[in-house]
Amino acid sequence: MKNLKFEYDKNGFCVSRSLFTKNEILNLDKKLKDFLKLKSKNLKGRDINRTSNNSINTLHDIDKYENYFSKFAEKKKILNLSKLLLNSEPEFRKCEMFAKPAKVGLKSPMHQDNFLWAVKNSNGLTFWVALDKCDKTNGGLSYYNGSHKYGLLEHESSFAPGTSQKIKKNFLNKIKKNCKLVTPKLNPGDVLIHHCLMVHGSNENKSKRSRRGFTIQFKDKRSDYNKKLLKNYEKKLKLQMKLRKQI
Ligand SMILES: O=C(O)CCC(=O)C(=O)O
Repeated sequence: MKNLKFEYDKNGFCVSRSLFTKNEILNLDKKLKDFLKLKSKNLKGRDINRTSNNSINTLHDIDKYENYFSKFAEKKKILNLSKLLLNSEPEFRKCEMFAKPAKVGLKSPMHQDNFLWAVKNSNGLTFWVALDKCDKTNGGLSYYNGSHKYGLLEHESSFAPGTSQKIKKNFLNKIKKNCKLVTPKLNPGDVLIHHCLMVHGSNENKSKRSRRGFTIQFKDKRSDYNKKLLKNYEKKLKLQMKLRKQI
């Protein structure tokens, strides 16, 4: 645990390869498959994004539709690790699924989660649980190492379903100059944990292999949301959804 904290503070992310048992991951995988098959049809608007051939690319707020996911998120070992990394009491936010199917999975442009979350003290994190083998060849998640130390950067609309905001070019160029891009190789069950100021994103999945990630988000319980920033983001998101005729 101490190693994870050291890596997280230094790099803005860490990788845990032993947080979950094989059975926990097999169960999670089954629940996600059942959810995709049976419940995803209940999701509308901002909660679901599809690829050009109508496959599911991302699912958002899925804990609202299925209790299993919020129960999974509140496992003691997850809360304990969140508390250690946040240096504070964690508050659960939501669960998402980044399905990124084989051949047609969409890109997630470089962004910082806190531009979308608007947590006042920028203290929040995401557990990204791999359900497939992930690497550069199937759109694995990439990080600019140490980029969480650059504060909240300016974003603009990306028009990418599922990740509606991206970092403006001149700000991203500064990050590219100073931080190395890394794409951790993951096996099913491995977990990435990233800071909400971490610059991250992923490429399209043109490979024959799917690249599924299940995410759990936490914020610092002591910090509130910046309502003005949140409103600004939601206005931009709505506009993009209207253009795509999602609402
Ligand atoms: O899975 C991806 O490609 C993007 C995930 C992401 O942006 C996140 O979990 O914050």
